[in-house]
Amino acid sequence: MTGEKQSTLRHKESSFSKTSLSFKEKVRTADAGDQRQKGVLRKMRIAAVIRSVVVLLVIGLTLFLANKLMDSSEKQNNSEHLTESKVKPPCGMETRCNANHFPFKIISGAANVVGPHICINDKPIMNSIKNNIGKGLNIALVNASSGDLIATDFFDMWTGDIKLLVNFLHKVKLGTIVLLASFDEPATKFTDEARTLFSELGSSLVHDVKFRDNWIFVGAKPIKEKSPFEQILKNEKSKNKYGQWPEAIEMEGCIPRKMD
Ligand SMILES: *[C@@H]1O[C@H](CO)[C@@H](O)[C@H](O)[C@H]1NC(C)=O
Ligand SMILES: CC(=O)N[C@H]1CO[C@H](CO)[C@@H](O)[C@@H]1O
Repeated sequence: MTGEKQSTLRHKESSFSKTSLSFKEKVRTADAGDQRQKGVLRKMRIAAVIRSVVVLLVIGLTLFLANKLMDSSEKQNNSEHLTESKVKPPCGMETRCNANHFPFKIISGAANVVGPHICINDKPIMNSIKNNIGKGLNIALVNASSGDLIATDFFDMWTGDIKLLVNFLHKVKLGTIVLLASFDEPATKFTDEARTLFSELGSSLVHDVKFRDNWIFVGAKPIKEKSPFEQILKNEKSKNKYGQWPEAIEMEGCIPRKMD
C-alpha cells in the first residue's frame, strides 16, 4: 500500500518536473520521442528479421530432413547391409552327376551387392573373385561336347547397349551350352528380339523377367525342348529379402553331354 502511494508521489514529482522543462529540454524530449519511435521501429524490424530467420531455419531444416530421407532411401537402393560372407562358397555341389553329364551350379546375384556365381564341372568360371562378372546378365558359353569353357561376358541391362547382348547371342555356335545368372537388374533394356533369342535357347521364363527379378538359366544351341534348368524370383516388395531386391536364387544339376 505505502509503496504504491510512494510511487504515485514520485510519479507526480516527475510529472511536475516535466512541466517545468526548458524549451531546449523539450526539444530534447521530442528528439527522445522520435528516438523512441525509431527504437520501436527498429525493434519491429528486428522482430521481422528474426521471424524471417526462423522461417528460413524451418525451411532449411525441412530441406535438410528431406535430403536425409532421400539419402537413406538411396542407401536402401544400395542395400549396404549385405556382405559376401552370407553366400555359401560356390561349386560345393550336392548333386552327383552320371557319366556323360556336366555338373553345374549357378547362384544369382544378391541385390546390387553380391555378385553371381557360375560353376561347371566343379570349377568356378564366373564370380567376383575372378572379376569377370557385372551388373545385368552374366553369361558363360561352354562346349557341349567337351565341357570346355568357350567365353564369358556380362551385359548391363540397366544402362547398357542391348545390341551387344543381341550380337553375342547371335554368335553362339551350334553345340554350345549357355549358362546365365542375373545380377541386380536384368530387364530394363530387354527387347523382344533379345527375349526371343533366349527362348530359342530353351528359356520359357525370359518373357517374365522384369525389373530387379532374379533369373538363372541353362540353355543350349540347338535345343529341342524347353530347358528344365531355369528359375526366376520376382521382385515383390512385400516378399523381398533385401528391401528392393529379392533373395538370391541358386540351382544345380547335370547337363547331358552332346554325344554326336
Ligand atoms: C567343341 O569342341 C570340339 C572338340 O573337342 C570341337 O570340334 C567343336 O568345334 C567345339 N564346338 C564349339 C561350339 O566350340
Ligand atoms: C545409387 C544407387 O544405389 N543406384 C542403384 C539403384 O538401382 C540400380 C538398379 O538396381 C542400380 O544399378 C544402381 O546402382
